[in-house]
Amino acid sequence: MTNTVSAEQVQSYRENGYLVLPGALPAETLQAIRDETDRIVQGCAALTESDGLYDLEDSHSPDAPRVRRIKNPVSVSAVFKDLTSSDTITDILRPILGDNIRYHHGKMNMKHAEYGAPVEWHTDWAFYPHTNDDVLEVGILLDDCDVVNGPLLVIPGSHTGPAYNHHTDGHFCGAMDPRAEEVDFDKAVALTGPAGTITLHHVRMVHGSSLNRSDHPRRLLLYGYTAADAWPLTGAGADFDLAAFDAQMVAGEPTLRPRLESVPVQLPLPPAPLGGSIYENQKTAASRYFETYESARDAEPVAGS
Ligand SMILES: O=C(O)CCC(=O)C(=O)O
Repeated sequence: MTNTVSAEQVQSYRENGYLVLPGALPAETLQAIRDETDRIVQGCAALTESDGLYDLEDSHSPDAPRVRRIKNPVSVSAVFKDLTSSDTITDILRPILGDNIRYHHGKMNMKHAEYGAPVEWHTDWAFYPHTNDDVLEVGILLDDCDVVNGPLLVIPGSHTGPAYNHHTDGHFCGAMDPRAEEVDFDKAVALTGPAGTITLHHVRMVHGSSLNRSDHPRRLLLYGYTAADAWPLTGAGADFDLAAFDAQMVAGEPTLRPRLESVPVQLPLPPAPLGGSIYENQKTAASRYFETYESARDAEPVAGS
């Protein structure tokens, strides 16, 4: 199956900063990545803390294993790796990013029923600014996703905004301060759809998601892509691994000529004191918008009181 994105959809993406494509992932591919996800998740049972592959919920214990993210599924699974350069995805990306496309990163964010962790409002751009913003995130819904199981929430049009502040107390914290009122969060749109839906959101799009307090999971596979001439503004120093960088190409040709655009940037420096994942970074934020499992639990009314 090939996925075509119409001129109207490209225009809508440019204006609003996101697209939702129900049914874009073939059923057999969906089943294969679900099976791989289950297989990988089983490997975390003995862990007591997060490691290079598993990001664990704060409430995880070996008796009650709780994974909130598989950090780099492509590194441990050919199914995930092959999907990064499949026609299913590159056919969607070409009309938007052009013919020369580089894979940037991958992660599986898992919101389990009842406790799946929220992600505070942020832009991906704040984490990895590039020389131009032809950079986006592909989302693949592994489960039917509705407004109650913690869908990705985006603020349409926010991708044309300024470099929103993601710092607190002089360091990067990976989250916008909701008290700053830089964006009207009431305008949020939920990227929902049946399992197998593919979503796109622009790297400068303000987005976040709430705790999953529903009785059904929300697993979201996220793959980042860039136009080949978008070069990272951090980390391209003397020890830069050009061969590895070029091995990330999924379509067309690499280039040594970055395209420099006038884009607003604030570097994510100094780094967040808590590293390892966005969930840890955001623990250092001065203020939260979404309730957490812990805050929701502590706010539960005591029976009879
Ligand atoms: O999983 C989610 O709902 C949000 C994920 C996200 O924005 C991120 O991991 O950067």
